[in-house]
Amino acid sequence: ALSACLFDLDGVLVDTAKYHFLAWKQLANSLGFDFSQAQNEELKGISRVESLRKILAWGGLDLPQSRQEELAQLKNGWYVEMISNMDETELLPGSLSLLESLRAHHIGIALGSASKNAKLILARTGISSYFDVIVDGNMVSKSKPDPEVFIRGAALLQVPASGCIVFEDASAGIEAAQRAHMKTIGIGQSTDLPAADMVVPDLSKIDLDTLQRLCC
Ligand code: B16
Ligand code: MG
Repeated sequence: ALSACLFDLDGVLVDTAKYHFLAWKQLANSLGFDFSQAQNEELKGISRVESLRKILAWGGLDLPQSRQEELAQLKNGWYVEMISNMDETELLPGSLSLLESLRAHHIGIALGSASKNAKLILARTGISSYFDVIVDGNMVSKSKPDPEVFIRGAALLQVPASGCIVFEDASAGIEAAQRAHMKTIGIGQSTDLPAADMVVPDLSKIDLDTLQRLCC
């Protein structure tokens, strides 16, 4: 039976990918090369340091660790400035009503995000109070597709993996959830997320009946 829903943040509840893109592009440009939307797609769900490593490789740069840390911090400073202006209008369609309906039916709600800025984003968009448990990039040592983030979420909620549904927009996240033995709902297009149990364009297409059927 359905016990809990575990949500990825960026690309599922809110659209922060556009801000990541702008900040990474600014960084790439400052280093003398460009960065495309298509490249940004490949960074979905991937941690900050891993994203930087990929971007530097695309730009043909091999920099020492200390410089990489500076650059990651620089990008994050720009990114935090952008997301500090977010508000509830930036919640993706269906986010709020699904959270409300889960809460009304006493289904556990957890966040399972790779972002170290997750708490700020939840606060800015006004949805912090819906979460029984928050697992973010500050709490896990292994990033998606490792299942750690979702296993931690279920453990903190004290529910079995078999009663959990994970919402994810990134294939690395779908893989992480499946390795945690949880059901998966992809947000986006089925061609991009072929491994998910079901795929919907956004959370407005999800109701409690669908979730309960997926978990039985
Ligand atoms: P930060 P999610 C991920 O969040 C993003 O999809 C990914 O693009 C980003 O690099 C990562 O968080 C780390 O974010 O720099 O804020 O720590 O999709 O797992 O909610
Ligand atoms: Mg995501």
